[in-house]
Amino acid sequence: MNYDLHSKWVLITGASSGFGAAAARAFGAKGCRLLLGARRLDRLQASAEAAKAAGAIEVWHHPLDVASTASVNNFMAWVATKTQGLDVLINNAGGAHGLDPVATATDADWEAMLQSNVLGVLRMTRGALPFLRKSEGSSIINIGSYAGHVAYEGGAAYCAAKAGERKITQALRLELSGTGIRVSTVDPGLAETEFSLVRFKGDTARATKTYEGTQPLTADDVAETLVWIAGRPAHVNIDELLIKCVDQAAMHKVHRRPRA
Ligand code: NDP
Ligand code: 8X3
Repeated sequence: MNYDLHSKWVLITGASSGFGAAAARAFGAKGCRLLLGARRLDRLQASAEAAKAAGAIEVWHHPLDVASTASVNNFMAWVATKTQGLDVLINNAGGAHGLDPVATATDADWEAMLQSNVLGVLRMTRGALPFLRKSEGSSIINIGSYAGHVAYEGGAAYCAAKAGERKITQALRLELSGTGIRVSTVDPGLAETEFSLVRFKGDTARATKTYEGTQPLTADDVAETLVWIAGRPAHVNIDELLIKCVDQAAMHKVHRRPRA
């Protein structure tokens, strides 16, 4: 029997845009209760409203910077005022900063990527574990990347960070064996969100070029996958799910249509 998501508590990090905002709407449409975190509060509020409109029973949002232990602790203290039991944790907050080769990349970019994509997942999971129900069917779903499987030029730190996320997921899967808590990583390839805008520090032209002539994944494609994973029967654990658009046959082979 599928795991019934209705009325379940779902915590989503990085819910102010992209996959996280789409996941809030998708779990909302299943009648979940949502706890949303991110740094941009205006965007987070808009995302919360959209999730409520989609059908969420209740939606709460609170500032969260996963790069800060103090912020994560503050967020989890706030969670405790809403519920004592979590059913699904989605560690989605993260992203890439820069596409520079190791020879010229900056400490600031490296540190930002490792803080959010690696330490953020560890901090959030440590903070949320006391709340995650030790009953059949609860889930931790981490957002990794195709970049955690295959390296590319300019991606050293981001690829390392997402490879790190994958190893964290695998270690957690072992550590939580016997608790009933499921652990998964969803690893998307090219997807059109604000990811490239952030990577290229607001350079819209460069961000747009990333997707030129190709049909990338959408945030909704990934969100649907998250709902599917959390909704599998309680004895089923999707350990790893690599999801790419049809046009991305490999990291360096992306089909692009010539401009009409
Ligand atoms: P977006 O830039 O649209 O969303 C990123 C989200 O993460 C935002 O809500 C942002 O919120 C949040 N975030 C970033 N840093 C922090 C932080 N320190 N603390 C709290 N929240 C943070 O990109 P995506 O939706 O594409 O990215 C979501 C995840 O998916 C990331 O982990 C990314 O690495 C991964 N991914 C993306 C792919 C793609 O091609 N788009 C492919 C594979 C993986 P705010 O700025 O408000 O804090
Ligand atoms: C994002 C996918 O290939 O741009 O994680 O690194 S990629």
